[in-house]
Amino acid sequence: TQLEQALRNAIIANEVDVHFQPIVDLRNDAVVGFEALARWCDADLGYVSPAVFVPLAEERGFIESLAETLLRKAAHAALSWPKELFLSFNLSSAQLMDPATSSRLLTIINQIGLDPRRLELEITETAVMADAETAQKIVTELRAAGVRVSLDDFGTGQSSLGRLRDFSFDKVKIDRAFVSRISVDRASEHIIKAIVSMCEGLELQVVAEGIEDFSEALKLKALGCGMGQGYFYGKPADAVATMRYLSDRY
Ligand code: G
Ligand code: G
Ligand code: MN
Ligand code: NA
Repeated sequence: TQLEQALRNAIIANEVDVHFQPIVDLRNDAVVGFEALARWCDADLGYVSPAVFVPLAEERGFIESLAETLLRKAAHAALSWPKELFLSFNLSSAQLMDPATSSRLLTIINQIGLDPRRLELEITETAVMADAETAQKIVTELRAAGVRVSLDDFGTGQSSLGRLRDFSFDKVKIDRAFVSRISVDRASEHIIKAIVSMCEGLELQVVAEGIEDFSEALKLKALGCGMGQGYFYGKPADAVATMRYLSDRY
C-alpha cells in the first residue's frame, strides 16, 4: 500500500522522528527520565499516528528496522542530556515474540555508548501474553544487562495480577484511564491506591500516566504514587525542545 511504502521510505531516509515526554518524581517535581515516542509526518499523507504505523510495521515485518531507527535517535539524544536521566522506550508485541530482540537492542545502545542502566523498556500485558515464554526470556536477558522493564498501560487490557508475580518487572505505569477519572469518581482513586500499595509490597516503582492538571498531581502524590507523567509536566517534544526544557531546569 501507499502508506506502507511511504513508511518504508521514511525509515530508510531516517525521517521517522522521536519525541520525548518528561517523567517526574512526584515528591519534588524533578525530571527523572523521558519516554521516547515515535512521530512521523509524511509530505503527502501528513501526520500519521504511531498507533497506526507501529502496528503496520509489525504486520508487514519491518518493525525491527523501525525500532532500530527510533532507538538510535533516542539514545543519541539521551547522551546529550545534561543529566543521566533514564530513557524509556516502547517495545511492540512483535519485538517481544522475537528471541533476537534483546541482543539487537543491547548492540544498538552499546554502539552508541548509552549505559544499559539508563534504558528502560515499556511492555504491555497484551504483548507479553502473545508469547509469554519468549517475552520472559527477552526480559530476563535485558534485566541481566542492567536494563529496566516497565509494565505499560497497567490496569487495562487483559490484566492479570499473576503476571506481576511470575514476571520480573521494575516498574508499573498506571494507565491514564484511571488518572483522568481520579477527580470525578472515587472508584478510580481506590484502584490507584490499591495499585500503589500492591507495588510497594512487590517493590515495584509506580508511574501515573496522563496527569493533566495540578489537582490530579496533588491527589496522586497524596496516594503515594512515586512518579508521574502527562501534559501537566510536559507534552512530548522533539530533541531540540527537550534540550531547551532541560537547560531551563539544570
Ligand atoms: O504518542 P501517542 O499517544 O500518539 O502514541 C500512540 C501509541 O503508540 C501509544 O500506545 C504508544 O505507546 C505507541 N508508541 C509510540 N511510540 C512508539 C514506539 O516507538 N514504539 C512502539 N512500539 N510504540 C510506540
Ligand atoms: O501507550 P502509551 O502509554 O505508551 O502511550 C503514551 C501516549 O500517551 C503518548 O503518545 C502521549 O502522546 C499520550 N499522553 C501522554 N501524556 C498525556 C496526557 O496527559 N493526556 C493525554 N490525553 N495523553 C497523554
Ligand atoms: Mn508507553
Ligand atoms: Na501507557
